[in-house]
Amino acid sequence: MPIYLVYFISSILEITPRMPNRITSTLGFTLVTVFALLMGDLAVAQPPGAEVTIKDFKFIPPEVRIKVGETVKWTNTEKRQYHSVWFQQAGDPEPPYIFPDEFTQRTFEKAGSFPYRCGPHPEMTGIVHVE
Ligand SMILES: [Cu+2]
Repeated sequence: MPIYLVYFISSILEITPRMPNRITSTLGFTLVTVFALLMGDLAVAQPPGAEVTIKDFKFIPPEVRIKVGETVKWTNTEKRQYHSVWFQQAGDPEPPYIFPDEFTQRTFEKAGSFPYRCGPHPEMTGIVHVE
Protein backbone atom coordinates (compact mmCIF):
# COMPACT_ATOMS: atom_id res chain seq x y z
CA MET A 1 0.00 0.00 0.00
CA PRO A 2 1.47 3.36 -0.96
CA ILE A 3 2.35 5.62 1.94
CA TYR A 4 0.08 8.42 0.72
CA LEU A 5 -2.89 6.05 1.19
CA VAL A 6 -1.77 5.44 4.76
CA TYR A 7 -1.78 9.18 5.38
CA PHE A 8 -5.09 9.61 3.59
CA ILE A 9 -6.85 6.92 5.64
CA SER A 10 -5.28 8.19 8.88
CA SER A 11 -6.55 11.67 8.11
CA ILE A 12 -10.07 10.27 7.79
CA LEU A 13 -9.72 8.47 11.13
CA GLU A 14 -8.50 11.68 12.74
CA ILE A 15 -11.88 13.34 12.34
CA THR A 16 -13.52 10.73 14.59
CA PRO A 17 -14.74 12.99 17.42
CA ARG A 18 -15.05 10.57 20.33
CA MET A 19 -11.46 10.61 21.57
CA PRO A 20 -9.07 13.51 22.10
CA ASN A 21 -7.45 14.36 18.80
CA ARG A 22 -3.95 13.34 19.66
CA ILE A 23 -4.87 9.84 20.82
CA THR A 24 -7.20 9.22 17.87
CA SER A 25 -4.58 10.36 15.46
CA THR A 26 -1.85 8.19 16.93
CA LEU A 27 -4.11 5.17 17.26
CA GLY A 28 -5.48 5.60 13.74
CA PHE A 29 -2.06 5.97 12.22
CA THR A 30 -0.78 2.91 14.08
CA LEU A 31 -3.72 0.74 13.01
CA VAL A 32 -3.48 1.83 9.40
CA THR A 33 0.27 1.32 9.34
CA VAL A 34 -0.07 -2.20 10.76
CA PHE A 35 -2.77 -2.95 8.18
CA ALA A 36 -0.62 -1.58 5.37
CA LEU A 37 2.36 -3.67 6.49
CA LEU A 38 0.19 -6.80 6.62
CA MET A 39 -1.16 -6.14 3.13
CA GLY A 40 2.37 -5.57 1.86
CA ASP A 41 3.53 -8.84 3.40
CA LEU A 42 0.64 -10.74 1.85
CA ALA A 43 1.45 -9.32 -1.57
CA VAL A 44 5.14 -10.15 -1.31
CA ALA A 45 5.04 -13.46 0.54
CA GLN A 46 2.75 -15.38 -1.77
CA PRO A 47 3.32 -19.04 -0.88
CA PRO A 48 4.68 -21.02 -3.82
CA GLY A 49 2.64 -23.85 -5.34
CA ALA A 50 5.67 -26.11 -4.89
CA GLU A 51 9.17 -25.90 -3.52
CA VAL A 52 12.17 -27.73 -4.88
CA THR A 53 15.42 -28.11 -2.99
CA ILE A 54 18.67 -28.33 -4.89
CA LYS A 55 21.07 -30.57 -2.97
CA ASP A 56 23.81 -33.09 -3.80
CA PHE A 57 23.44 -32.39 -7.54
CA LYS A 58 19.73 -33.26 -7.44
CA PHE A 59 16.39 -31.48 -7.72
CA ILE A 60 14.33 -32.71 -4.75
CA PRO A 61 11.64 -33.66 -5.58
CA PRO A 62 12.43 -34.02 -9.28
CA GLU A 63 8.75 -33.93 -10.17
CA VAL A 64 6.18 -31.41 -8.86
CA ARG A 65 2.51 -30.81 -9.61
CA ILE A 66 0.92 -27.37 -9.42
CA LYS A 67 -2.12 -25.50 -10.71
CA VAL A 68 -2.16 -22.87 -13.44
CA GLY A 69 -1.03 -19.53 -12.01
CA GLU A 70 1.03 -21.07 -9.21
CA THR A 71 4.73 -20.59 -8.64
CA VAL A 72 7.56 -23.04 -8.14
CA LYS A 73 10.50 -21.98 -6.01
CA TRP A 74 13.91 -23.64 -6.29
CA THR A 75 16.41 -23.10 -3.47
CA ASN A 76 20.05 -24.06 -3.69
CA THR A 77 21.00 -25.64 -0.36
CA GLU A 78 24.44 -26.88 -1.45
CA LYS A 79 27.46 -25.90 0.63
CA ARG A 80 29.38 -24.37 -2.28
CA GLN A 81 28.06 -25.59 -5.63
CA TYR A 82 26.09 -23.40 -7.99
CA HIS A 83 23.35 -24.71 -10.29
CA SER A 84 20.63 -23.34 -12.52
CA VAL A 85 17.06 -24.10 -13.51
CA TRP A 86 16.91 -24.08 -17.27
CA PHE A 87 13.74 -24.68 -19.27
CA GLN A 88 15.81 -25.44 -22.33
CA GLN A 89 13.09 -27.43 -24.13
CA ALA A 90 10.75 -24.45 -23.84
CA GLY A 91 13.29 -22.42 -25.79
CA ASP A 92 14.52 -20.33 -22.86
CA PRO A 93 18.05 -18.92 -22.95
CA GLU A 94 20.35 -20.35 -20.29
CA PRO A 95 19.54 -18.53 -17.00
CA PRO A 96 22.04 -17.20 -14.46
CA TYR A 97 23.46 -19.58 -11.86
CA ILE A 98 21.86 -19.95 -8.44
CA PHE A 99 24.52 -19.87 -5.77
CA PRO A 100 24.25 -21.54 -2.31
CA ASP A 101 21.35 -20.10 -0.26
CA GLU A 102 19.94 -18.31 -3.31
CA PHE A 103 16.67 -19.19 -4.98
CA THR A 104 14.85 -18.71 -8.23
CA GLN A 105 11.16 -18.97 -8.94
CA ARG A 106 8.86 -19.22 -11.90
CA THR A 107 5.10 -18.80 -12.27
CA PHE A 108 3.34 -21.07 -14.75
CA GLU A 109 0.43 -19.53 -16.63
CA LYS A 110 -0.27 -22.48 -18.93
CA ALA A 111 -1.17 -26.10 -18.30
CA GLY A 112 1.26 -28.75 -19.45
CA SER A 113 4.40 -30.60 -18.44
CA PHE A 114 7.58 -28.57 -18.42
CA PRO A 115 10.89 -30.42 -18.17
CA TYR A 116 13.97 -28.54 -17.07
CA ARG A 117 17.63 -29.21 -16.42
CA CYS A 118 20.59 -27.63 -14.71
CA GLY A 119 22.74 -25.59 -17.10
CA PRO A 120 26.18 -26.74 -15.92
CA HIS A 121 25.01 -30.31 -15.09
CA PRO A 122 22.86 -31.78 -17.89
CA GLU A 123 22.30 -34.96 -15.85
CA MET A 124 20.34 -32.94 -13.27
CA THR A 125 16.76 -32.85 -14.52
CA GLY A 126 13.27 -32.18 -13.21
CA ILE A 127 9.76 -31.62 -14.44
CA VAL A 128 6.87 -29.35 -13.49
CA HIS A 129 3.35 -30.58 -14.21
CA VAL A 130 0.85 -27.72 -14.42
CA GLU A 131 -2.82 -28.70 -14.21
CU1 LIG B 1 23.67 -28.26 -11.34
